[in-house]
Amino acid sequence: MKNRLMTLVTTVVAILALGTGLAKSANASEPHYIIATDATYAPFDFQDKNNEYVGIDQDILATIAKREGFTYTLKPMSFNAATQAVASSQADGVIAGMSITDARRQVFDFSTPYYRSGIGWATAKNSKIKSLSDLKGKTVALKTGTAGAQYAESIKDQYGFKITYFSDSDTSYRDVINGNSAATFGDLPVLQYAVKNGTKLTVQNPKDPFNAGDYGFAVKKGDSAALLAAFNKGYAAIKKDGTYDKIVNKYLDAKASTFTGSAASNNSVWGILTSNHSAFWSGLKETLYLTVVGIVLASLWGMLLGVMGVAKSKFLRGLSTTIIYLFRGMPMLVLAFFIYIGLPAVSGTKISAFSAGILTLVLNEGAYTGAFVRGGFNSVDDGQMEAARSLGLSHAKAMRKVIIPQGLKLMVPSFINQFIITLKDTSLLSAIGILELTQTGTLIVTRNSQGFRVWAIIAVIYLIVITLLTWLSNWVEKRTRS
Ligand code: ASN
Repeated sequence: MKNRLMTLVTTVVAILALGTGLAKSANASEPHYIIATDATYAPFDFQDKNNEYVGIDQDILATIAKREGFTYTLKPMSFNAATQAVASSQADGVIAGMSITDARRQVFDFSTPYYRSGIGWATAKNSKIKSLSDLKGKTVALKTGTAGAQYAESIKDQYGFKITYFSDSDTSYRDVINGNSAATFGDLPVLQYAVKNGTKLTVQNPKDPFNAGDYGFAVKKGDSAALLAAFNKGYAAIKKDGTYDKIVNKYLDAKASTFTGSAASNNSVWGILTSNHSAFWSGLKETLYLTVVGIVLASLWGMLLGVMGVAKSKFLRGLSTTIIYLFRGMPMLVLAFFIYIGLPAVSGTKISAFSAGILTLVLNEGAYTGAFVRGGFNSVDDGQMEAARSLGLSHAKAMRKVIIPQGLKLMVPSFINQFIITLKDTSLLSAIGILELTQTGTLIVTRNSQGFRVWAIIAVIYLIVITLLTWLSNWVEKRTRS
């Protein structure tokens, strides 16, 4: 048993190490960085129709990287997760239309300010609300962890409004347009860009934003000095030679609305599918990859937990019960954040989002699997063990030859169920920046504002895959039964 346990642990560690290694492998001669971003933040950070990351921030970063001779891997996630990823050293820097504030200076070192911004507030186009005092008793939609949210929180009691949070700007705009919230607070240039691209909001303070301030590129305080210096050096150069102005004008001049393409492109279901097929496909591949690796490892881990749960040794049984209790009792999203953001912050070692995602799946799904595997073995009739023992089989042999085969058959439906749950749970990993199917949907909706159609397409894709997975599992079940 010990040997097998060791083999399993080694395999898991090897796979995770491989995941981490792959994420890091890059041209060794140039420094390579992980840069987190909020890719739902047009005109600063978003995906264009070809699913390339574009925007003022992205063009600035790409130009500077080329000039200064570094490469980077971009990690799109919510703004809140992006800043946490840098604070916990999971990413080297963040560029995300990030306002330089005193509170943030405690945690981050900022580059030279590169864009003047400020907080605006907006209501639905036809709204009667015209001043902040009209917000009394109403709800305001905010994006978690942003300077806009912080400002709204600071005046919430004064104006008597309530607050609801979202992890991206577009969803908070939708909440206002749909009438659930009365207003939203966010960066003025971003709100104005959304309105220009057809988002049905009215900005109430276009001329006088609150808390006017600047955007900066940020690294963790005291870390990544070379990256920050390279950014500043490159920024000074592109500011001087006019490249910076060209980039800004490219996104902000009159024709810029063609970037998000909500008006210009074909927004029928078919149009959305064809113009984004490569994004859907790569999101689906990532989901499938997570699912397959997650299912295999979680099943192995779960079986081990289950076998430990019916072992003779009280210690092993107790260990299995504790592990199952711990990881079944923890919401998967909390576990994912804990592994991806919490642990590296104290241990100082990076873990790639993919490895963190797989570890989350294995621990969470494995705990559920462990519970039903243990239950399956326990539900094999006691007489079976007694009969096997009276025939002279040792406890271990009786387990292996009699109890486990019977128990496994009982567990098949639970396994199939768990596989489906694992597939669906991968969607939660979008929160730590894994570009799987759900995160792909978020990025596409940000671009085309077609929430209903895009989410319907994503839902249908999940359903198709789940149906195929169920068929496959049932087919395997039938074959193993005979
Ligand atoms: N402008 C926001 C902030 O600095 C960042 C964002 O929403 N991407 O808080």
